[in-house]
Amino acid sequence: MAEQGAEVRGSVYDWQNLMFLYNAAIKEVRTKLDIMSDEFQFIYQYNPIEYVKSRLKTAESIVGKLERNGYESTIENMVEHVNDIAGVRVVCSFTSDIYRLAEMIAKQREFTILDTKDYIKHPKKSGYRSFHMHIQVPVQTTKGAVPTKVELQIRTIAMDFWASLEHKIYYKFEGEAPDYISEDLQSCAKIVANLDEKMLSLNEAIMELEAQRKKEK
Ligand code: 0O2
Repeated sequence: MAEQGAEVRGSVYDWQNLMFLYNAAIKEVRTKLDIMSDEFQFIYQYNPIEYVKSRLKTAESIVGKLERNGYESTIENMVEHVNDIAGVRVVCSFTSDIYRLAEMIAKQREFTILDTKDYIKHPKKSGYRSFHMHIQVPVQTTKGAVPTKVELQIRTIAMDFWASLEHKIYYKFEGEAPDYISEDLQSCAKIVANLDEKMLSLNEAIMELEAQRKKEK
């Protein structure tokens, strides 16, 4: 019994320690993004980042993901197989900003890029569009640097609008909602993609006009 108590206390400690690391990694990434946003402003004279959101995945959601992927709920499996315990979502103005920002993130010396998934060029069957990066961030502790995984989701305001509402309406049904709902959501995703394209070309047209005006002065 006493042994079991010590084991539970040990796991609680491991859990709290891990959550501290993931939380610190989120803070590191948010600070870097802040600096990158300033640099972006300096280079391109505008701020591409509309807003940044972050979250720590709940214990329930971590266990659910491990179960769905056929893993036992252990601390080791969670560290190894759940890449989005620390999640940072960056919402940009235009699709082109997403790729510029992803490039800047990849150039950060402190970050190690583990993998990227381009759901903009290759949208998911649901219609989901976003650029994902799994990165490793060194969290400085008194015992040394601990490499910690963070998932970055970079998207436009329109992509975020669709994904947030779709998540509420459908995603959590895990494919069990009627077909007509998923079909309607897919066509909404297409409308959103068209809107992004239109806004991007309008922005490019305005920038060209502005450049011409400057030349004429
Ligand atoms: P939640 O509730 O947001 O945390 P990987 O992370 O690559 O090891 P996974 O989960 O298969 O494995 O990767 P994927 O498919 O890239 O999904 C990662 C996250 O992207 C999801 O996390 C969602 O946040 C988001 N996402 C992916 N597909 C969709 C989609 O069709 N609709 C919406 N709204 N979001 C999506 P979680 O843990 O599944 O969910």
